[in-house]
Amino acid sequence: MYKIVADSSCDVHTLAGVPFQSVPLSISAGDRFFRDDELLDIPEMLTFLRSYNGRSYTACPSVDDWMRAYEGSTAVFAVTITGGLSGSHNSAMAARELFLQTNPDVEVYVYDTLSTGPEPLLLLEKLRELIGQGLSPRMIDAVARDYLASTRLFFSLQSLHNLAQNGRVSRVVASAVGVLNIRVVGTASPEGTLASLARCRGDKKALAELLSLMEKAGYTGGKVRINHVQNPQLAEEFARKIRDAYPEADVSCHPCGGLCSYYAEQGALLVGMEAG
Ligand code: X90
Repeated sequence: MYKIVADSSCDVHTLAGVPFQSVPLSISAGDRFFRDDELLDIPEMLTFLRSYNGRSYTACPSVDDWMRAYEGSTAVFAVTITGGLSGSHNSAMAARELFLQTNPDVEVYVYDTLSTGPEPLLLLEKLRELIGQGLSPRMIDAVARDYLASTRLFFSLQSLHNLAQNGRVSRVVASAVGVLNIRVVGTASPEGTLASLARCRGDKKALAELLSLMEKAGYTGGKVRINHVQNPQLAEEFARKIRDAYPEADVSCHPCGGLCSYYAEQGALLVGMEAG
């Protein structure tokens, strides 16, 4: 039996039809600790953080957390948030080394998505599909790596406060935001860091910019996943815009989990797409 595990940056706690385990990151502020699992009340966390004036932090899963998640199957596919911004990938790789010492017959494949949210979600769906086809773990791994190289992440953010506070964006990028109604539209760089591409006044212009960036990146009607922070209306509006231009496209919207909600902040859209 094969198993998929993913850290909670992938925004899902379950994956129907396949053994799946989510490994939580966490958010902390003062004496509050938010574990990014299915019990987390995200609106409550965001409300608390708005009223909290001190610093807040995040932490990635430990080596132990990943080791425990690898247990109980013959092949494991482990999906992590970008190693360019988080230690989660390093933890997952160190856990693999240790785990293989005591479980030499288990195959463990670890993916640095260089991304977060909906792009890793596309990879999870692809892994599930490949497992369903009955391919060997080695073959699944090869196809999955090619697939990951063909997907992209774009985003529109209203605030970079938490990214800047935690040193995940440069001051230059961060200084341009916080202005009312300005959206920062960008992408995950090839190194898995945040690349800002445009500033847009208002959501309408941000959606137009997002679609244009997707098309420049080779979007021709493939799968799209739109993850939003407490903004289902805007996510659906963008999904309609894509379907208007590409009626056959498989597009769906999902709420962000705790980690992405914390960093992408209120109102954000994260968009994962298949290119070509
Ligand atoms: O504490 C940790 O190890 C977690 C650190 C995570 C930092 C980045 C989270 C980004 C969340 C923000 C917008 C999209 C940026 C994409 C760049 C790859 C979402």
